[in-house]
Amino acid sequence: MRRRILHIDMDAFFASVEQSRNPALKGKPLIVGGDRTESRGVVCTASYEARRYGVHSGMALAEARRRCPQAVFLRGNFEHYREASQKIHAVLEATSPHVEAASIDEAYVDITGSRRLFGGEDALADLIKRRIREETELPCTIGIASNKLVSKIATNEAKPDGYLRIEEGNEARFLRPLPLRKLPGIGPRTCETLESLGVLTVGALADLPSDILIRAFGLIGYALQRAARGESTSEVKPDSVPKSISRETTFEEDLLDWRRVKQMLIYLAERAVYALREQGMEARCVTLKVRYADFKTLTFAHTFSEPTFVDGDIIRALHMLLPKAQERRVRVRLVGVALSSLRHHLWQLHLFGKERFEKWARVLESVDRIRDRHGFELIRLAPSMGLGRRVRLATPSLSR
Ligand code: TTP
Ligand code: MG
Repeated sequence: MRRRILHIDMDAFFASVEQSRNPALKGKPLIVGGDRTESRGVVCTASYEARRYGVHSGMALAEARRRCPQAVFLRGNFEHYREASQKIHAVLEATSPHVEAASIDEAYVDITGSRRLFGGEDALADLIKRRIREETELPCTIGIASNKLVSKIATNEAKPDGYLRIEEGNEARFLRPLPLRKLPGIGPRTCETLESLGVLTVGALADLPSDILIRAFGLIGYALQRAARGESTSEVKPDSVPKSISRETTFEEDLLDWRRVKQMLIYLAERAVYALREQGMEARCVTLKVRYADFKTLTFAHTFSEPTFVDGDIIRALHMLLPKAQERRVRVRLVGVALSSLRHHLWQLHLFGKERFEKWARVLESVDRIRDRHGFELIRLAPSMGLGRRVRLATPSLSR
């Protein structure tokens, strides 16, 4: 049986939440991202009323003010968005065990098994929209198709407050007339290259002879063409939230030299926090674990007032905990760092007045991208460099 995938995305999410909490804002141009006085910062989202003036996500607030001076400007309240997001998720969980949250306001649901139970696809989509209205008063759009790619494009085409079902076998026909930029993964550069080849629509890309495709894009060309034909095999991955992420190691010989122990800890912390970010999470709790030569094992924990995904915060917490671990005058056999009280980090949160986080989010994102490509070792924080260029953990334990 072919899969059937439902994609859902909330309409002007942050702005809609604000409107639902303050009915005076309904039907008005509303911009979330910063208040009127803010000179820097960008638009997180704009209500559809404000979009008519050409305001969109990512635009500088100053530009948004020029385009739509009469709009209401709000900094936003991330806890409210998270709360709404959780309610939406709960509605979806009730329709299928296969729910994948793709972002704070977007999810995929594999409804292959459950659609009949709800009286068919249209009835299920209708039910979900209604239930979400009841729970949150928020509008959303739903797309249904035979794979994730096409269901997402269907949603985008039906926005706002819409529903579009693409029947099995109709995927390619649905995509053909769309302009290239509607295909997720086609950025401005790819678009330009294709346009220079005379390819303006998704259909034209689907038909492009493969020798031209390969000459222009290499093997990626095949992937582009498969997408243009509405083919995608990626599965809905139900969310699994790790409870903790830890990194630890046993020294080759038991150590009394705490400087060495510290260096290793910092290294382990960097690895743990990199894995944390890879999962798109942030942690509120950091635990230092020490096993001494006599096999006694102690843990020391620190809880932050706010969750973090920044290396420096974790390392500072470890420095605070270390003196307690040093009180035992026994050699150290093993050290470890565990991050817990995890939750999905949605870094937009940190646009709200937390410039430090915004800066770090950007810096760490580039660091992680380089590490993804060239390996973790390429970029390390100075304090762990004392360990040498290549660290080999004697007994690496990479638990989640
Ligand atoms: P989107 O779903 O991309 O946008 P949206 O829900 O505001 O509007 P629509 O889906 O109807 O086109 O993003 C969801 C939320 O994520 C959005 O409300 C605000 C936030 N966000 C940012 O903070 N910065 C961004 O650049 C984007 C794209 C979104
Ligand atoms: Mg949305």
